[in-house]
Amino acid sequence: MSSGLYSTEKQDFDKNLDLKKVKPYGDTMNDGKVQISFTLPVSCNDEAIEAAKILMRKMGLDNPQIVYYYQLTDGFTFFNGYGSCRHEVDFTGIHVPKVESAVWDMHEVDDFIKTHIGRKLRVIGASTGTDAHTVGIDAIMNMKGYAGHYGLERYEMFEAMNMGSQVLNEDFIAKAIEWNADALLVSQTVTQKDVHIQNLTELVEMLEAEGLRQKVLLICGGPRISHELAKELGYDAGFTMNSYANHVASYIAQEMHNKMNDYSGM
Ligand code: B12
Repeated sequence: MSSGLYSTEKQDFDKNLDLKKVKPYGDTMNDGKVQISFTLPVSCNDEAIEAAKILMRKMGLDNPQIVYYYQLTDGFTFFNGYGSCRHEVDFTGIHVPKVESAVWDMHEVDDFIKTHIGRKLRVIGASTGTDAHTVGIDAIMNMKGYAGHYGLERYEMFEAMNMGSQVLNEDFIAKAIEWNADALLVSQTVTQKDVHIQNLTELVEMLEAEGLRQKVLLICGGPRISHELAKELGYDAGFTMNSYANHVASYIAQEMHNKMNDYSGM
């Protein structure tokens, strides 16, 4: 493709983009195209396909097309569909609460802790409750790291303990006390029936009952966790997919430093 053609296309692209009325993009600006997949609890036949299209129209998708369907088992049919979304969103009016601390690399974090805090920080992590998923908390904590980002065990200025998965909140708290942890890292992956909300809430309540909540940094993470949800539940911060050890390490270092300054001013 020549650069001239590219620049012409780019002008068209820019001309038709209105950030106050953003729609999904398929191959033309504002075409609204989306792909959707779902299962209906009905047998696989023409009526099932029609039902899927009716449902897509009700979801706000014009020109619904079923491009793939398959009977999963008796009485259940899976669909892939395309449609054009009628709705639009004002992108200019959106504000998402997020962790505001600066993001540093491992060496910058270690240097900051050495210079401004002067001791190693103790961090304890677990996938708590009934949740058996360990890969998320391992990604944050393990020495070898994840996606090119070393985990907290690799940091010179962190002492990190990973308790693994299916750790009961009471065991997690007991270990945090025994270990005199500065920060507690909780991972939650399963969100079916809001089990993560119950489990995360229970941990906050137990920490409060023990008089520990304000003494630690309480951080949760997982693919369905947001900073906003974490704050609502009484956590200091929440991290979601595409977050790495250096993000949470930067946050802990800066927040611990802020806490120290608050205390010294009291
Ligand atoms: C691998 C896997 C498993 C493995 C787990 C092995 C292990 N040792 O962890 C096994 C086979 C055991 C498993 C079991 C189950 N699984 Co599973 N599993 C997955 C799968 C395929 C990948 C998850 C993963 O490893 N992601 C990679 C990691 C690196 O990503 P991550 O967790 O998001 O972590 C990142 C961030 O979120 C963040 N992060 C995560 N935690 C934390 C914590 C802190 C403090 C911070 C700062 C950041 C942070 O940092 C990480 C790096 O960026 C997903 C589907 C998928 N493709 O995602 C399903 C999935 C998570 N599993 C699912 C389910 C339902 C189950 C089961 C309940 C199935 C069943 N009925 O038995 C059981 C769990 C039983 C239980 N008691 O928990 C569902 C969850 C649905 C939901 N939202 O509730 C998923 C989404 C599959 C699906 N589409 O249905 N599973």
